[in-house]
Amino acid sequence: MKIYLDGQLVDEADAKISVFDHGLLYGDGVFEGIRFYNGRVFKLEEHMDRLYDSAKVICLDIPMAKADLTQALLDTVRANEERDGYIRLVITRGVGDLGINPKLCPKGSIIIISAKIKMYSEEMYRDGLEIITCATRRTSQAAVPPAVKSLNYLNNIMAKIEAHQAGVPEALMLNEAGYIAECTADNFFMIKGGTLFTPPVSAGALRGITRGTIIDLAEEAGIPVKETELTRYDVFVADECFLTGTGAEMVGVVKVDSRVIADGQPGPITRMLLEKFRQLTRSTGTPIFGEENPAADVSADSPIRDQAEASHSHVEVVTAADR
Ligand code: PXG
Repeated sequence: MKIYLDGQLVDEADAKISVFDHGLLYGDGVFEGIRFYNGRVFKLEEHMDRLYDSAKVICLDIPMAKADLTQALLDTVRANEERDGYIRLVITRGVGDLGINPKLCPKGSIIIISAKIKMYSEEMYRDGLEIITCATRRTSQAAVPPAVKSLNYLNNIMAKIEAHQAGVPEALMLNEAGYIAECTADNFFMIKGGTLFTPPVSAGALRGITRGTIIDLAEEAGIPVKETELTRYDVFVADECFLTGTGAEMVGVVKVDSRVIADGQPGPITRMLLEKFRQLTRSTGTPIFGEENPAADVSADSPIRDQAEASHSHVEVVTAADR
């Protein structure tokens, strides 16, 4: 596996970062989780926009223009020769002396991993999940804004631990006011009386790319969508519930805090939206290979190029054998 690390494609075994990187020392950085299906990166532009927005909010300068970073990402995926997978794009504050002061880090570090991800078993997609609400609250708007996809995931990890301790795979996180925010790495949706409800970003939900896609698909299908505050009561008496995220895609929720949702099966609107979502992910996106890739036109200026793609790569491709 080839990993992009600060301008170079290196073998996984050589993809090492400094112990003085503030991403490691303080969780100081931002990231994106992106999927590619059938040779196309799904919603790439939206992910890149969110990454740069997250970085801006935490005053982190990404040391590369958006177009170049997009190209580096495509080059990395191409170098790994997979048509389906998961991309983890990480920007850290970079290497600096000890101390939280970000000024200690002259330049941010860029990591791009192109790998595989499988969140839940086929059974879980078919039968739906049982979840709990957990005691760990979603971060407050008064702290690091929860809309920032930062490298600080400990609240979410604590929530995940609570879920596992309760013997279920996922947990619903409330915000400080007690309203539903989202799950540990997924947005939350419910259906009542034919309307699709989801918490607003102001309630602590990440502005999920999958969330946005599902809202669009629902609206196209004539389903009214409301972004509104939701309580546990609303969830317990919902007709259908489901989660969305880049990793999980879309998965039904059939039990919450021991209350069975409707008849205990993923509902018809959930199944219809999942079908439409799967069709969309397999037929749209930024092409990774082939002529139709608009990025291919500018690849001569690419910050990195796979040697298989170009003999005149101007960024070094390091392999273990080279060392
Ligand atoms: N809420 C949170 C807190 C997330 O981290 C989502 C919602 C869903 O957003 P998207 O844009 O993906 O629809 C996320 C996404 C991982 C992983 O490796 C995490 C996410 C996505 C993909 C993989 O655990 N989080």
